[in-house]
Amino acid sequence: MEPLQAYQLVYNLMSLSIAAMGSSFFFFVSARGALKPENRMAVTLSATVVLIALYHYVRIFDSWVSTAGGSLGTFNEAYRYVDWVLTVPLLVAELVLVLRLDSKLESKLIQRNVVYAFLMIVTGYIGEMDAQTTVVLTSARTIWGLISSVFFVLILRDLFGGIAVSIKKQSKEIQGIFRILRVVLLATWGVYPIAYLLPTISTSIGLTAADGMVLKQVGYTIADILAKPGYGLLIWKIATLKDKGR
Ligand SMILES: *C/C=C(C)/C=C/C=C(C)/C=C/C1=C(C)CCCC1(C)C
Repeated sequence: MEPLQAYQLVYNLMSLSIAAMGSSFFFFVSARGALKPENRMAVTLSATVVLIALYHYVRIFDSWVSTAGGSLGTFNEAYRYVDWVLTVPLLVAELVLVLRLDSKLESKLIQRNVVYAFLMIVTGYIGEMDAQTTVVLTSARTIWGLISSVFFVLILRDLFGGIAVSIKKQSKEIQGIFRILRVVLLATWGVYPIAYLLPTISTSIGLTAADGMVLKQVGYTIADILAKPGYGLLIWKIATLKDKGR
């Protein structure tokens, strides 16, 4: 990729993300009021998630602009990880809450997955930092990425195992949306580890190291738009079905 093209691609996607987070915040805040109080919490969490992301994308965008001189090393990846450490547990919690499972199972699932999500992000960040401080991409980065992936698998195990079993008691419509939501979750959350890996493998797949860094930002940004506003819309859809007593 031409450096200017690459810079502008990321610039435009980050700008789109700010628009997506801001407008979906407005939507979730407006839509939650029309729901019955017992179905509002999940949509409130969606609004919280996109508001946190809106703030961070303003900072991320600003940091990206500062790389315009050509030094990708000055980009501050910490904004993303601070964002994820806050938003990923909330995203897990809203999925559990919107289904209104029995409260004992609910709190067990939330507690456990909040811990997994936290450890997944923190270990991923350690690997990411390793790359930033040494500039060369070391194998330590890959090892931290693998440790992080273990927690990712544990979260997926609950989503496809524990929750999937209890969902059998719910209506056909809710089961249908849950299945879509699960695919969306897997397809979008699955982008993060792949994007993480790109700078490490870029030269072996015929890309430059700079391309790898740029594609990582592309992957993270598109995944964030789908995994926060997009996912929030599906959660809202489930909440409206619950509202109608289905
Ligand atoms: C809104 C932000 C979301 C949904 C972020 C999700 C992030 C992940 C699922 C990240 C996973 C990672 C791995 C599984 C291994 C490599 C390191 C991470 C942190 C990128």
